Amino acid sequence: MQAFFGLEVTGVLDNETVEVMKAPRCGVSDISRYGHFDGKPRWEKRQLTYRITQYTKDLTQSQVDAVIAEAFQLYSDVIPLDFKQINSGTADIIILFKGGYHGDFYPFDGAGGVLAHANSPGQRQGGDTHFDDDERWTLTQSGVNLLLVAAHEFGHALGLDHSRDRGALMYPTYQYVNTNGYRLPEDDTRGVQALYGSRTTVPTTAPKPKPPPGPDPGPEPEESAEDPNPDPLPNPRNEQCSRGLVFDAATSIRGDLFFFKNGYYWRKSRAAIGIRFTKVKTKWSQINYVDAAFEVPSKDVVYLFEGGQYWGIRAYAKTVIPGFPKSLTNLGLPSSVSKVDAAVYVPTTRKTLIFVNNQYWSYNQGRNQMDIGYPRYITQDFPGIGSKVDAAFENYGYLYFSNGPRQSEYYLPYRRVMRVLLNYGWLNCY
Ligand code: TQI
Ligand code: ZN
Ligand code: ZN
Repeated sequence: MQAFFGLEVTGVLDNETVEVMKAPRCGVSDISRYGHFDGKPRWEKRQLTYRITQYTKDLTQSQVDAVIAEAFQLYSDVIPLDFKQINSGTADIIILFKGGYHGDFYPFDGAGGVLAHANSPGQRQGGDTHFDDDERWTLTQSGVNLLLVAAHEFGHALGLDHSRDRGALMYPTYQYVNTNGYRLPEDDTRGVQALYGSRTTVPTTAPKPKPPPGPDPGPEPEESAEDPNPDPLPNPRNEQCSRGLVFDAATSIRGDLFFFKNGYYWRKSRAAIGIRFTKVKTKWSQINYVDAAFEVPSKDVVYLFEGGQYWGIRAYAKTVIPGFPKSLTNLGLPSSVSKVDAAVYVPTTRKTLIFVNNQYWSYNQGRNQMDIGYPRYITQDFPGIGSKVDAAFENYGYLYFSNGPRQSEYYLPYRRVMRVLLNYGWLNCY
């Protein structure tokens, strides 16, 4: 307990400890809602190492490594600290999973109750974080979600006490929230930035991402003029974890998420934690770049757009359906539209939204025809997402609209943006 509150761990019930025990945990009269520990302990260096000395039985080691890195990254996104995993030697933050007695004064209590604890910043055990391995640790909504609890504990390990803001990660009750593209809530961000300062802000100007559409292959590749598959846009692999990452297109395919850029895509698998990076042409030889993509799960078909054409792909086999490509005019788009920016199928309405510049069309997937009254202005019908959509997809009932490096999580029944994320938040960056 002394360690929790940033006191020297003596095991003795001294006056200071009694004062801390008497102090109300969550009712401190502080203008802000976040809290710091008494004496405001914090780390005095910019790079912290961590080491996981004992893993849980519930997840694979690489799953744990990835989630722990993701939880640290929530903080390194907003404060100028970096976290590095090491596998030997002495780390600043030691992490372990163990049930019951595990070497400190705070044995765990079996399933339920206390889930984990972390020491506040400091020498020796400072920052150390322990997870009760009698809990069922998961990456989902069931059991106890490791990302959310680890992120909460690392808040303590960085010097945050509990917050009175119900939306805060440091609010002292466990509540599941969708962890895809999760970012540190605002209150916690302010709390941790009050200790460490802020990392330079998100770039607001997006790099120029779009390839020239149509048959013109664009500039010659630098490597070889003889290259039969000219590849004029840079390989975006190294941009995967750039805060400024802009997508060309995105779609779900059978629960996995595909993010397209410059003729490549990242595939985020629902089942495994890994991300695969592939050149579009090696998968679909007729397609160079994907401008837009959408999935109609009920038909098990995915549509990929390039310039004035689109292809139907069997989601199961990932093969092109005979009869494609077709022209955009086939969908009922006017011939003045030479390419589309983004497309997304909305299962609840059975409509596909097709975005072009600052407008969108609505295609009735049941009747196979364009709805009348379109195009309409994006800002009119989707307030808050911006006036242009680079990429759009649906995931667990939410629509995600990317505009530059930012992405809006939109909930159609409420017709409002629930959260603003960054594109790269989907790509397991650590
Ligand atoms: N563990 C408590 C916690 O982390 C331990 C604790 C109580 C504590 N007071 C503290 C740790 C002060 C540091 C400083 O809050 S817990 C939650 C939440 C727990 C609780 O197992 O009860 C989470 C672990 F917030 F949901 F209540 C993780 Cl997210
Ligand atoms: Zn412990
Ligand atoms: Zn806590």
